[in-house]
Amino acid sequence: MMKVDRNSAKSTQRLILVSNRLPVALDRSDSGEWHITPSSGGLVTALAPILRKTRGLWIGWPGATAEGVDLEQLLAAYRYPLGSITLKAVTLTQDEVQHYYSGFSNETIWPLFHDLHSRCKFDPEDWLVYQAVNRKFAQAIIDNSDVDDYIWVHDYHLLLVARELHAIDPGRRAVFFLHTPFPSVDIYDKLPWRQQIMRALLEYDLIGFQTLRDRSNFIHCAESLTKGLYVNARKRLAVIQTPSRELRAGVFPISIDFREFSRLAATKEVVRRSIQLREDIPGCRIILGVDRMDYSKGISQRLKAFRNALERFEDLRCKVTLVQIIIPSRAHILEYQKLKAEVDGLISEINGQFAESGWVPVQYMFRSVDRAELAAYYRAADMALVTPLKDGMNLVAKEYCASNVDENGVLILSEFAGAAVQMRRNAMLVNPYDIEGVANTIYKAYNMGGAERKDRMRRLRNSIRRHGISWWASRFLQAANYTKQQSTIEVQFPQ
Ligand code: ADQ
Repeated sequence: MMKVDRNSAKSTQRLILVSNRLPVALDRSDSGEWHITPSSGGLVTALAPILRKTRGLWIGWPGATAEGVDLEQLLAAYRYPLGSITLKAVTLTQDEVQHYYSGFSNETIWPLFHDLHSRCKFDPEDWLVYQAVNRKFAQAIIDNSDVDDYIWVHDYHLLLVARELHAIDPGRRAVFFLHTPFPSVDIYDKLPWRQQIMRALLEYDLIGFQTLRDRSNFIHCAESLTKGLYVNARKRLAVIQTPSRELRAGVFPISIDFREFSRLAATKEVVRRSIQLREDIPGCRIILGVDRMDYSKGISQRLKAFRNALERFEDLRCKVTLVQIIIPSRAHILEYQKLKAEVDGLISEINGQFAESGWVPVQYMFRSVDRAELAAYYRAADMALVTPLKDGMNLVAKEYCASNVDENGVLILSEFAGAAVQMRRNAMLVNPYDIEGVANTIYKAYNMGGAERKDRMRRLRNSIRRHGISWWASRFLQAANYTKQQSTIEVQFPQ
């Protein structure tokens, strides 16, 4: 539970969440009618439980550009199913989507922050529009909030919002959480606008990172780019003093709603479905991969490792099936189209090479699946292969364990996922670039005895149970309170 005293809630102070995307998807039917559906994804998964408990205002882009349609009005009439959340739309033009979202956010910052700088595009036009859209978000905050409101900005799309807020109203305070990793100095320095972005980040009052390494990287970058910076990183919350202000930087590993995932996995519907999934692949262990289609998730490397395992360990043939579920993502970006073609090609090669009558080595779904179906796959799977090349946290690893109520699954986890910091003792850690190493680990997991599997999974589940999403939110909110600029953090509850 969030440690917020219901009785002390002040009516003036609200929680204002700000993220690139609102937690909805907007679609237009053939007849021209608009439909709003709640959407999936890491950020929504993480924040929906908090917003269920609070009466929040969420500011963001609804994910569609609609000339001649009042999206704000459309959203005002919409009741979000996960709780009483008011959604405020920041509308974007096609040009803004292209340069701010696809361009600067997803083709510059995303690859750079995932250590993949060779994939980066550095386009001055993208940078100009990125700044303008961050200004637009700041204006939307000013228009929809009071000076006392608690403003919590999320993720790499909105690195400049505090700077833009201060340009309009120097008295505004905002805190920030970065869901992606933060790169080392060598990589961050490649960014032509490194100085402006660092200065803007130092205008937040609190910055939260997923891991200690991300925070250290940030502090090193800040020190190398800012004259007269003083940092005391010995405290749990590092104190950073710039020549003009003071801020804090902390480590807050994000998590999931453990209880919700384990409850769902134990429902009759999910149990029935998971039995059916196993019966559909008779005599085979299920290895599961669940990812957004993204090059940072290491899907191609994982497929190569699976192929390598089938080549070298013949006793795995007809005994294991890799079920790979991929949610389409950023499909308008060329790099992502190339990745899809590569993944499709690898899967058909592996199936062509090894399939036998009654056995298909890789079962592949390229679509979003609903929560209950996902829980059934998590529950049915004998092992999960979570092998990103780099990941801020990776919620799939935690969702798999929370749903593994029988405690007999094995988690194979990339050492480069933020989740590895907390799960390293009981997951089987791998280097996702090491194809043979991952293949060996698949074989080891296949042969692992029941007692060891149970012991590891029980410990993993206990750790996530203790450090769930409410723990994350309450730690972040308490840290924000500690910044002194705001004497109390009070959040309104639904009556
Ligand atoms: P993402 O990069 O989106 O999140 P991740 O943490 O793995 O990555 O979350 C993905 C979410 O999408 C999970 O909740 C998963 O259940 C869901 N999902 C994936 N495939 C799906 C499918 N086919 N159908 C339905 N749902 C699917 C970013 C960062 C991460 C960080 C999170 C939260 O990149 O490192 O963990 O934010 O901070």
